[in-house]
Amino acid sequence: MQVTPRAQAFIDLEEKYGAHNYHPLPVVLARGKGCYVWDVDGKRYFDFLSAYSAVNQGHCHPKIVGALTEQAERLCLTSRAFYNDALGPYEKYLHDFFGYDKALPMNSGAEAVETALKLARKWGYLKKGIPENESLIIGCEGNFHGRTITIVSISSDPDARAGYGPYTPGIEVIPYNNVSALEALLEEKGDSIAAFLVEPIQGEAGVYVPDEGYLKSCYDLCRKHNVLFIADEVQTGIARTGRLLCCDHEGVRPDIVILGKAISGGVLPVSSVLADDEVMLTIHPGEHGSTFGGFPLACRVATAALEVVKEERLSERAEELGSIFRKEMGHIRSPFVRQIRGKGLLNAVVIDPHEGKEAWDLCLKMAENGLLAKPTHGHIIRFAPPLVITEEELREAVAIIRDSIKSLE
Ligand code: IF1
Repeated sequence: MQVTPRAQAFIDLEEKYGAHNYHPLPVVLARGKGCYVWDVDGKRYFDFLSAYSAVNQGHCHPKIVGALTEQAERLCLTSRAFYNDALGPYEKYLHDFFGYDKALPMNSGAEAVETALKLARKWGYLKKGIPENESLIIGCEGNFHGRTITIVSISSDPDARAGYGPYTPGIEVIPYNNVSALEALLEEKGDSIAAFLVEPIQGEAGVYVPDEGYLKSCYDLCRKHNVLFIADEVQTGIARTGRLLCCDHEGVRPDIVILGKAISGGVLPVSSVLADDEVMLTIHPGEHGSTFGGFPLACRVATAALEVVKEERLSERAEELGSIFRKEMGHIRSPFVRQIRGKGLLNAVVIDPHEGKEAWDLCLKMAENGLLAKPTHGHIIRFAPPLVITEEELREAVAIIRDSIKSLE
């Protein structure tokens, strides 16, 4: 793939002055609008990553950017030392939108996951009566919940956790999509278990969709053992899988919901934890917080981003367009393509290496042909365009994917 001198100059700056904690595709972006992004040379691409499902509403959505700029000229940050005229209305908006008693606003997804874990432990001690410092949290193999040391203590991915020990205690990890593994652990240690933390679909693991009924069975087991069911909907939430929350596909109402990414439409880092009073009020004034958590800009941006979800019927679009995507991709016959899987517009293709070419080479070829996607775990390519993509654009994108595959055969 050709990298122009203009693009290379930006790559060199990151190489020289930035930490080397990523290995990006050699594409240097300068502009975004809807389902498109443009590089520094003016080349247009379909964005089929959507910043890992943070840009569900499309790049630079006018309503969301408008909310940002209007608030930014009035009041950006007050801290929580004082009240302001944005946070209360936003928290009520979240209550009305998602149906939970309360929200605890944070910034990154990882911060929201950490907040959920702290709530679970507090609830375990204050409400369930687990002896102090003995609570357990259950996670699933193949999980991705963020990059803090406690979160990578739950991870089973060597890249995510190696070299970061010692790890946070009080964590058990069981196989994903395995109800009996959860049942066995709850039977054995249920009295000490505060919560079960699960992604409704494992995004980073390669859009691993569990069996129908898995979430409901786990939820029922948690109820039976008085254990909180925590859904990490940072990537699967906000209409991405064809419902407002992915848990809605199974009619499961988690005890704690973790939101991030597209709750702000990818304009600001905004995250939030939703829970009812029994859980949420176990944290008292001064026991948790964040300088920017729920700041006025975040409140206005997230409100606008959620209004777009409703006004533009993004859940329904994701459902309808996702079916078309999987159907059209299913017509591609190639030694590269082993499996297509996903829900709504969170999909992935499992790639078999062929003639020495693998997923990375296909991503480079698709970039050359005007579509951006990136492999996860080496051989799985995630395809997740903004939910505002039209059917016509989707079909054009599938043609690019198909032509790119064929050109590598
Ligand atoms: C990176 C992965 C995706 C998430 C779920 C919490 C978080 C994430 C289900 C934390 C974040 C991002 C992080 C980003 C790449 C991306 C990612 F590849 F890392 F695993 F999407 F799958 N729960 N996922 O997916 O949210 O703190 O990042 O706001 O770290 O490289 P965050």
